[in-house]
Amino acid sequence: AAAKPIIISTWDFGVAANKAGWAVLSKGGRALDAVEQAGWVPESDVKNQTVGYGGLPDRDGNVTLDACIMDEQGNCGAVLALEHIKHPISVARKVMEKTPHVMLAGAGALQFALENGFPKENLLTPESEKAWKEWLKTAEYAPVMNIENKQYEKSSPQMLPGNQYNHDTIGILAIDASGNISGGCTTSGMAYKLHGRIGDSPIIGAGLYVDNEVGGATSTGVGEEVVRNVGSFLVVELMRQGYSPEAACKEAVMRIIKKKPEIAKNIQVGFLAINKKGEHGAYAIQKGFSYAVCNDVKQDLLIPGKSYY
Ligand code: SD4
Repeated sequence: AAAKPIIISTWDFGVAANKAGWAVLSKGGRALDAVEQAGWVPESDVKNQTVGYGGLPDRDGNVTLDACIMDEQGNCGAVLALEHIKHPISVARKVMEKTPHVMLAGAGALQFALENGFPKENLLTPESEKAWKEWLKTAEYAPVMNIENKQYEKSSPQMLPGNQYNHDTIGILAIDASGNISGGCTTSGMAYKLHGRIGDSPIIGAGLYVDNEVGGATSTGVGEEVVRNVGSFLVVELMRQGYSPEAACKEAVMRIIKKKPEIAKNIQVGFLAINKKGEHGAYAIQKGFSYAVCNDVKQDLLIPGKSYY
């Protein structure tokens, strides 16, 4: 039997992103194209202060973006701390398809993007600049849990009750009608990070991993704790051993909690996974995580992630 296309994405804003991906999948398109198109939605959304245009800057006021993409053949590409380009997920795809490399960072990533026709844009919106200037008054680096859903609250009719916060990294996983799996992840990273800081999101194995025999996983939240545990790779390997997507995500969360219990208490990390059969699940350290699912049955389903606390 032919595989049923499906696309899933992190957080409440995943609903809108999935719809763009579904436009590709429902016409028989490739999972890779679907995740790229889905990534464009929050990247372009000025109200979303965690991805792309409108993202909150680092402590020096620079909007620096991280993104990666991975296809069913294990091809992958990433950009790290890319500035001035609205669609880092597409630059990551170009790195994958047009270079012998996997990752490009900073000035080199920008140079590559410009050479490939991406326009140079100012990504710091007046709203994000204002928030940064407000932050500078105390200059205390204290990531807000679930900021991705919080900041979206006013504009999102999909808001789940209990999601009082808002986060901004989008992780996307899709399976197309051929049964091929691809994934993408795109973010402006933790607000007010040190200039040059890279999170988990553009790191293959940490923020995203796809193995077409098994499934895919992606993560969101405080990236340092995900990198430490190579989170998304761990989730996929656990699924390979027979864990369900949710059980695999839970085990990865437990690994973070076990390694750094004092840190884990006060931060959010969420994992999202899908297996080859199209079964999906998620697990987070804290309440407030959600993910969106889109298939031929429902295009706007929002599922609250389970959590440890
Ligand atoms: C990071 N994981 O840069 C990202 C941030 C994030 O929702 O997920 N925000 O560490």
